[in-house]
Amino acid sequence: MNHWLKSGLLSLALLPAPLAAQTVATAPLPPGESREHPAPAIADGAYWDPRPPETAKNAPAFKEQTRAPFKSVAPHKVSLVTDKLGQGWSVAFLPSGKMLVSEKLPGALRFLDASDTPSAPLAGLENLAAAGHKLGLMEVVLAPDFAKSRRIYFSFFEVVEKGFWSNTNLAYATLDEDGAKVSDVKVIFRGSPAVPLNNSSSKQGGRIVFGKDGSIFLIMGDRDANRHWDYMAMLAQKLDNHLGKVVHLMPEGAPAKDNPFLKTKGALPEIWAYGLRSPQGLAIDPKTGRMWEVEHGPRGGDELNIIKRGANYGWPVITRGINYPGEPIGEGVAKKGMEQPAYYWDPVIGTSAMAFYQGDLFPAWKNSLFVAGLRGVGIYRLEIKGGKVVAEEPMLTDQKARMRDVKIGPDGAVYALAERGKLFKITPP
Ligand SMILES: [Ca+2]
Repeated sequence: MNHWLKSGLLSLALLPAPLAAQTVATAPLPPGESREHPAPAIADGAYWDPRPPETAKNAPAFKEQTRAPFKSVAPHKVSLVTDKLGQGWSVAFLPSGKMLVSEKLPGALRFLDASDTPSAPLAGLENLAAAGHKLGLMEVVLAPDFAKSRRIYFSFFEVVEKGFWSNTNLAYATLDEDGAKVSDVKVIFRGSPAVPLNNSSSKQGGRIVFGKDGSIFLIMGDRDANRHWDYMAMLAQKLDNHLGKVVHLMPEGAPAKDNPFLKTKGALPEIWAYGLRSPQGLAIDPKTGRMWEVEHGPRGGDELNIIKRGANYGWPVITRGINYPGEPIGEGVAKKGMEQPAYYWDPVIGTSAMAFYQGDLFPAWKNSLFVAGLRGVGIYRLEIKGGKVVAEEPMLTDQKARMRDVKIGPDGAVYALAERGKLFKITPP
């Protein structure tokens, strides 16, 4: 055992979980500055999180389903691009070199260039929320043909005065970069049904990816908030609503032609997959074409799923997690006709966005899947082989930030958008 590791293990016994895994407490990083990421005091092959599993009595369905061994393959340094954003939710990269950032509430789109100061909110979204309602924004992405069409897609919701009857919706608009505005805003999908404030929490989904044919996949949360996992959560199992679903749309918002329930009586035609709890991230592996999703589970049950056409992901009938008082939920951990997660986190990491690494800056990270975490530990690099997670590496652990988004820049750097207005950038040292 080396000296580093010994002192690291000593500190594990003294520090509160989950940050015990990190080694050196470091001061916040000022904007524009960078430093090498401290080497974590975790032995290759061990699990990074010192906390014990919450659901240890449930054996995983297969060996690689949880707690993959730690592996670090590339040194890296971390810079703080800015700490001046509002409630940042997602970041997209424009061909001009600028970034387009969405902020959740109040909903705003801003440019961010090489300076650390974001632009004023872009004009053009003023009339998107109905009169008297406030606009909330989630993901913003460029259309596959953006270079020609200048079209962006974004997910949004409305905060209604005296209550909150809304759901996750999808719109597109034309971006006028020089004019700092969007125009021709068109709403192409409204999630059904709208649900009230106490069913909001953060279970709104909202992440968007494009299929090879230009069709759109969007994730929707179950919006259950009562913690008894009954009426609202059961909507994730029913096909007459959009809650707890992956929906699949054509570029103008019509249901995609290959959707699985087009001929099922009473089913909404936009549904692609169902039985999700609180989906937070969605990404397509460019190498295999597989679609991956991460979602918040209950205690001990954050899931990583491979999304298949028409499949049922089980919530709230099966789950790997337990409820907050510590009791089992639903019927158990597995059931015929319901998908097992490809991987689950126990204890949870508060999964958020994710992205596959395809850049050139870090050859050792090629095909790794980066997952953002909202528990204040950092982002996670996963190595995947044959549809299974074979290694896990927490990163940016010294920043103690709740990470909302992670994206790979055209420069090959990894960008992590954190709460409190921060955007981090990871590059080689
Ligand atoms: Ca599930």
